Amino acid sequence: MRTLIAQTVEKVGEEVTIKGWVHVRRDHGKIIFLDVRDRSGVMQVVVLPQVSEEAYNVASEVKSEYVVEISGKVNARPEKLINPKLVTGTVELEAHGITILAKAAPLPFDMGDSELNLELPTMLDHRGLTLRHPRVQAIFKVQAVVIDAFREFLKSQEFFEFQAPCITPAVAEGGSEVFQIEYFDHKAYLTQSPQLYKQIVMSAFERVFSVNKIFRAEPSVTTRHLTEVVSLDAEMGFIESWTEVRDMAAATVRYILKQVGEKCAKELELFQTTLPVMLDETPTMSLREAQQKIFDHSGRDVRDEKDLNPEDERELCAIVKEETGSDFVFVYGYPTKKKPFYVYPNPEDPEYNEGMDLLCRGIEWLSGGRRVNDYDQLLEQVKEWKMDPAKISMFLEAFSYGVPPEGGFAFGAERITMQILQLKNIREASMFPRDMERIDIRLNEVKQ
Ligand code: AMO
Repeated sequence: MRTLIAQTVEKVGEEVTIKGWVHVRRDHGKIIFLDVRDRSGVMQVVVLPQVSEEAYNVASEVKSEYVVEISGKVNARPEKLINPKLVTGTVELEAHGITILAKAAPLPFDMGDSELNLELPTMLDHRGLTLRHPRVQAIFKVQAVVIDAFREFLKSQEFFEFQAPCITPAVAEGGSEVFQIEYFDHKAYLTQSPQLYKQIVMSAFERVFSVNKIFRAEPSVTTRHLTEVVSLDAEMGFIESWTEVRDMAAATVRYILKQVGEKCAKELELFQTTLPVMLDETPTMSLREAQQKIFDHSGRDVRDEKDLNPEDERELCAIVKEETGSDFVFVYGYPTKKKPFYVYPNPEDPEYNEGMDLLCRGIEWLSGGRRVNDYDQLLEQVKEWKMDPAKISMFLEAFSYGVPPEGGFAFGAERITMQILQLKNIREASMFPRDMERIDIRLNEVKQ
């Protein structure tokens, strides 16, 4: 029977069989060490010819990433040889028999290094291999906890999970960042956001969320944009103010951070980082206040701009951190005409809306806010934004039948992962990142 590597610490003195990949092989002539890896961790295997000549002969042949089955005795390590970095650092396996289950081709680079110091393109070109590295796996363990926590928290708040379509007849968010597809004899689009669908489903279920892919034809290559994103979306009815949406978003982030803190201590340590600080109340300011703060702080005048640019976001986060200790800041009140048609204009100052963004450590994590729920106002805005009502007729129909005041928000799972672990490039936080230059393969290096 197979014993998982992490379980060997409880089996000192016992005979066990482990199965896994050879992570590193160190040959010292009269003794061969194999670090073997399975889904639970890594352990050191000691192969001595005087214990088993047969095992020693096989160990002489194996190379990195060979898949092996090893039986042997679990021994406690002497005090001074304990390795605190390994889950199994207090034990080692004395090999009695080794079977090769699968061979591996020679590796293009060293996978034994704990840092895996590779250029990002190399890391991505060899994803099938680099995904095996514990450091790379740690990123996706954190991401899985983030997505689970999003689901868990919203379910606890009585949100209903639905599946949004990816093929859509119309553009929800506006702008040119959209992939058009040939859909039989018609034009269709890959969804930029489940926005209109989450509002439709909300109009029936009150509180809804979805975890789905969104697609953005980002025409530039940056360290924080992908063309395919995992979007964590929520929408809630019967709100009295956009601040309720903000508070739900903040509570969701708080829960996500708590779960990552509890379940990913090892992974945070591996990246030598700590969770971003969220205060009981997250600082909240209007776009104009944020721009004034930047002006007061550095003299950089962005007070007439319609949005914050990346430099503004970094500076604002640094100011807020210095002033309050918070790594998070909500910015609300963007120019109405610069945002999509569904965003709710502030009734007291309709030039500005009740949309919001949440920034953390210099980057936007989330967008959301209150939406227009009144059918006539919505129709008016559809006209003003020069949209074709026929293309969003299902959405408009839902609103014609009575929809309460409502709002919602969306996070990108890759942005959260990147910012929690302080990764330099969002591509590290996507298993198979898509951008202008890559769909698994480098596009300019293959024949079209
Ligand atoms: P927005 O377009 O701001 O809002 O997107 C919401 C969040 O999704 C993530 N995100 C991205 N991450 C990586 N690469 C991209 N190209 C990219 N685009 C978006 C970000 C961003 O904060 N419908 C609204 C949300 C709402 O109002 O509920 C929307 O899509 O983390």
